[in-house]
Amino acid sequence: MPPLDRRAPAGLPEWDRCAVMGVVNVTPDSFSDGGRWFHTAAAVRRGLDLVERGADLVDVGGESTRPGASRIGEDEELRRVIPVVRRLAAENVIVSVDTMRASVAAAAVEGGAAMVNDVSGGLADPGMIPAVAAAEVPFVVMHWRGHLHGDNIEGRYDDVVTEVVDELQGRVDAALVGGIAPDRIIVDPGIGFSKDADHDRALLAHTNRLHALRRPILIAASRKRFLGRILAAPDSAPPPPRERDAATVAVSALAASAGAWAVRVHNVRATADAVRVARALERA
Ligand code: PMM
Repeated sequence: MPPLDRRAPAGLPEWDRCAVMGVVNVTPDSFSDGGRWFHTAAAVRRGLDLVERGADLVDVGGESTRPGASRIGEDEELRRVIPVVRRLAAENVIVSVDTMRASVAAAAVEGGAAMVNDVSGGLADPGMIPAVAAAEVPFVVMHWRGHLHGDNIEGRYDDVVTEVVDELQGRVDAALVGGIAPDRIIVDPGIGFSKDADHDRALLAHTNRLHALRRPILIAASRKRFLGRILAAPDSAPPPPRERDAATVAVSALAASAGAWAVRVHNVRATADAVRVARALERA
């Protein structure tokens, strides 16, 4: 039996290792792959391709959360996301919907999504927690301090790890009070959301502290800004997001060995190997 917080959330399969969540951004403007899968058919093909390459589940989102992005309307988000969710679910893909809107979450679950991933942890839409409670699916509660504008892009902390754990505990409690089952709540430190590169490094170095929340942990560090900072040669610009995949694989291996339930990545092939190496070493 895996430790309590490595066990899959209720309703999802039990993998005997860290799970791999592939990303399908149905957006014209996401920071790492914006525009590539914007049309329904391309997004569906991308989702199926990710499964072929080793994704255990696929996260479908229609709204970019990159710093300074303006929000899209509800109708547009539904138009982008729901047909992709429906078609992937019809192919037996385990689909997670990445949304801050209760209406989109509910429509996605209706269309076959097995999980709701809300980067605001239920803060952006007061209808989200009741909607997920009614849908009876797992819910990712990410650490979030508001939309990424101005001073909020990098955030201010005295002790980032302690504050993130405490604030996540507050969101877990809100989800429980709102009727989401305890075994359906997943926590995520929100790498790059109101955090600078030092904050992100501290959170990943202390992933073990998130186990205090006693929930499955999702780590979504793929191609993010702090990796660009780590990889940049002195006095030169960071490599673009698509050149951060090898660094992402290193984070996947470390997250898996720190007991993460899942990692969310754009390029799944190498991460699928990394989580298997982590499992093999765990058992040695
Ligand atoms: N990051 C992004 C989008 N969705 N979901 C969770 N749970 N955690 C994250 O850190 C997260 C997310 C932004 O990255 P992308 O634009 O590359 O998808």
